[in-house]
Amino acid sequence: MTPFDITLSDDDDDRDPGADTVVVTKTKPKTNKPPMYKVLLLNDDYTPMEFVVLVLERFFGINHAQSVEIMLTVHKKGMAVVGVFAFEIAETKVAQVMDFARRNQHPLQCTMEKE
Ligand code: TYC
Repeated sequence: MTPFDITLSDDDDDRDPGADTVVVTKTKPKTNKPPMYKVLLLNDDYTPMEFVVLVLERFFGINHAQSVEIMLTVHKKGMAVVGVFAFEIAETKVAQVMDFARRNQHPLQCTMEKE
């Protein structure tokens, strides 16, 4: 039913007109948003800081100053959320980062989790 569908229930016996009832049904609007996924970057002891900054700039479109800040957060705290995306976009970012790290022989880990 659409919001505000009206059902007129007629008892077909108009000796008592009050027996006709109007039922107004307010249905809940559908607000199903797609689930979002956090992309996380994990710290390790070997990946160069400049490489992590490059990853943030190249694959997440983050400016240099912000990339340095996020890289240092990961370095100090162990991990950081670098972005929140729809499933397929998050999956692609993770794959791009993991592939770029592997091709450059760095152990950098990037993962995703449901928000
Ligand atoms: N801890 C690394 C170092 O000292 C730097 C680093 C930062 C590595 C962030 C990974 O996601 C990372 N060279």
